[in-house]
Amino acid sequence: MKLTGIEMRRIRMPLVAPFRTSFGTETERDVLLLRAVTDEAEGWGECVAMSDPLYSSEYVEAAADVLRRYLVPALAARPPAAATAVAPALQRFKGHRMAKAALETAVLDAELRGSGRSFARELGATRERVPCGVSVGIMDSVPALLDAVGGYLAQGYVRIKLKIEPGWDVAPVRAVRERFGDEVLLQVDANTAYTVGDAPLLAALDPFGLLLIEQPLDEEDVLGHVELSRRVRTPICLDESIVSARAAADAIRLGACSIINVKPGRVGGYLEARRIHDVCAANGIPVWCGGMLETGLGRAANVALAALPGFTLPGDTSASDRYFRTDVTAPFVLEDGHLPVPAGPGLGVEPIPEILAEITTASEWLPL
Ligand code: OSB
Ligand code: MG
Repeated sequence: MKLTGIEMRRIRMPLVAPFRTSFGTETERDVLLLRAVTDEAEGWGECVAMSDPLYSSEYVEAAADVLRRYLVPALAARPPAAATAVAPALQRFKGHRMAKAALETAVLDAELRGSGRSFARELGATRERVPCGVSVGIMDSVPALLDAVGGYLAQGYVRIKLKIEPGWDVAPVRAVRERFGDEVLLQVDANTAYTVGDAPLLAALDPFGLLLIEQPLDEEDVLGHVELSRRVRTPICLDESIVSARAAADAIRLGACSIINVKPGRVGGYLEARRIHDVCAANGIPVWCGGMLETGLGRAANVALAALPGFTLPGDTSASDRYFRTDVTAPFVLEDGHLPVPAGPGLGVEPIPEILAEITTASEWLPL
């Protein structure tokens, strides 16, 4: 396989409803897509960096800049014959994992399309469909939240995740339990909004039988999570803190978490995400597939990853219509609470040209 260049394309997609977390409110996605062109096939990679550095230090303009200035030129200097050669070629540049992940994914997609292999097969998926959860943002009122949760349950989502922050935690959880019962699989995500001093407050969630509390403390506060794990009965799950397979192994060894959320963008790509899956499987740690409000392109790869055997909890792999009125690919549609794992070559989905053209705000060709 010979890589001839990378197209960087920016697309703008309004969200169906504002999505509020402890770090901010998103009303639209400004997504960077990469198209890898090789002599055999083309491949797509979606960069999950958000508009502002609020979830993590990465943001979309920085991703575009580092790709243009360093990452694509590094591939030009050391052309990868296969996707496995991408991460080693980019390794000397620190951080920027979401940008690296998008580049590796685009090259991997091109390679797999060229040889007729699917992401699912390549990653080691063992299922043809995956159960889906949904992440529910912070709302203006408890009645508004109950309406939203009721709507998602009616659509068939098998697990509900509530975004929480100080002042919006015990009350919404109690209200959801009272209205929808104890059988609903329920978890919460704080996106680093608490400190270890909040342990008594977080322990007040224990009676509600949550599956997990996701990333209650700062990204770098691994020992704080160890301490919290001892003071709270609900399992602690890490998201932001787990930036690599090494970070996952360390967090497990230290006892900072008993569950891990795997997001390929956060960890530098699907190949590293699979390594985290393997580390966790070897340690008996359940994993689930997180999300970053992806389009159908990123979703296709996430659903393939979520079909690996260690992904034993439902992921944030929701249907297209939970995010967008019009997806850039054929929409992912929930069937009995599940999404089908694409089986075609590569991602198994492609952008619809007319839609892609309509939502594109900029494009740039980076030759190799
Ligand atoms: O912390 O899991 C998170 C969305 C954007 C950034 C961070 C997170 C999220 C979500 C939604 O919770 C996941 C999704 O449905 O894609
Ligand atoms: Mg999270």
